[in-house]
Amino acid sequence: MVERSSFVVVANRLPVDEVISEDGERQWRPSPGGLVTALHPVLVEHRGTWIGWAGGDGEAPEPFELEGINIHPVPLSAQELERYYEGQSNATIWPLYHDAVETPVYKRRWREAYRLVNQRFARAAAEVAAEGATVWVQDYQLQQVPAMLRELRPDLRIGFFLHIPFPPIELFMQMPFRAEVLRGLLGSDLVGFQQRLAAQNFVRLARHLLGLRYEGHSIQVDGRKVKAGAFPISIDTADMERLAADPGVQARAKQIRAELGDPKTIILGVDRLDYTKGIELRLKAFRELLADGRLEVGDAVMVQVATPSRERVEHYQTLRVRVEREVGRINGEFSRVGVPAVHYLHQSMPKNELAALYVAADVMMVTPLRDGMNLVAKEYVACRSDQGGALVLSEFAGAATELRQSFLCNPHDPEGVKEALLRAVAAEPAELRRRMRVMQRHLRTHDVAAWARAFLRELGVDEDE
Ligand code: ADQ
Repeated sequence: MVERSSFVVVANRLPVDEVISEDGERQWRPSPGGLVTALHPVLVEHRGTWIGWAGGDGEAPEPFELEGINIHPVPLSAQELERYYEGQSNATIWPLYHDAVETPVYKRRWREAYRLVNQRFARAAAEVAAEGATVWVQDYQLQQVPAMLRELRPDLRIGFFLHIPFPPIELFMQMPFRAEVLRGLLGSDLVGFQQRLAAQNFVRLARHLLGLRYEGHSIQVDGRKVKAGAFPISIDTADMERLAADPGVQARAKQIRAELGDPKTIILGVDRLDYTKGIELRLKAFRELLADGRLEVGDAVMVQVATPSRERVEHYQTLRVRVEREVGRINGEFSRVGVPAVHYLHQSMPKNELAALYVAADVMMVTPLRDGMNLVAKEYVACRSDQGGALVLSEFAGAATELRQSFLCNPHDPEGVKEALLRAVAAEPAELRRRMRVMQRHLRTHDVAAWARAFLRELGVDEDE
């Protein structure tokens, strides 16, 4: 008999990693992440359950408890991983929702797998949710879950949050099973987006595609009210500040600067290796500035960390080739022996090493062509307790709505990107401090816990309920 919970989170991935202990035993440990940090207190308070995939393609492990949270694994087969996750989620929906910066691929068998897997997640939620419970569904892999769940359990309060952008009508209309996806989302009581514009796209789409009436951000569906709203996600600001202030991290930051040859300007990029992140255009801007002599190798060095991501999806394989070719080209043309122009790290790294890089970097470049939020930009700001450092930020990142004191640029305009980078490099310390201070103040009050509270309050979950 499964224990029933009054608060249930449904996400593609569980917040746990499997580790094999020294005596060969299978163990689980919590995987660090903003979402779990924000939801942990709510989950513990309500003896909550998290439903998701545990990794691997075999049978799912039995449900278990970890640090006060019930973990309820859902299985995915190898074929489902290929069709539902790599296919429909990451080769169809991901590019389409990001302005189709890569051409979305449409396949019927991917759609069918998506529907089937969404049904499985919905059934799992229906099984573990107590009478009248709140269920919070996360992200683009599970857009059909709300309606499927409502069908099974009309007594539940259902929220959905989309971590990525929601496209304008003209783009959404490309999707072959568009009405099904929209009806899926409309199974929620509240649909949360990163941006107001996305919420607007959503309500307009409901009228355009299904003829539904809306007032403000509230849509009438079968006699129910579905609310849409903007809830910009954030980071655990205090935790990031503490990490950056750690003496070990500070020492490592100095060491990184020394190892890079104590250049005047360290320019940093940290992204998943994804075509939405604008890594190529950033490298190209740097190359052109070196070629024009507006930046000098030795004075300026670029560090690009690119976390391996979705490596079995073709878009990502070709991107990797293009990025590595560009890095090779820059280093071939401009490096000297012992003084490379670009340091390229195709690897994941521990959070403290990342924090040390943020502390060491004079200019952080966050230049996505489109991004729901972009937490890297917020992490960089939170790490600069010295109030030094400059953030160059794309106007097309959700974070740009809040981080107005960054050096904003249009990533589609190479000259604009170069100019923003040069302005950041040349800015006076007093100006940088002034900009940082305002952004840091904002992040202290708008952290990830505030995000979760705002969403749950709007959904009708009282804090001391
Ligand atoms: P992502 O596209 O993954 O998230 P982002 O918001 O930048 O993008 O988050 C990336 C996270 O990974 C950051 O916390 C960063 O520290 C970490 N990271 C990056 N490179 C790393 C590395 N090499 N090693 C270890 N950690 C690394 C999606 C949406 C975003 C939205 C988030 C949250 O695309 O727009 O901000 O969800 O909603």
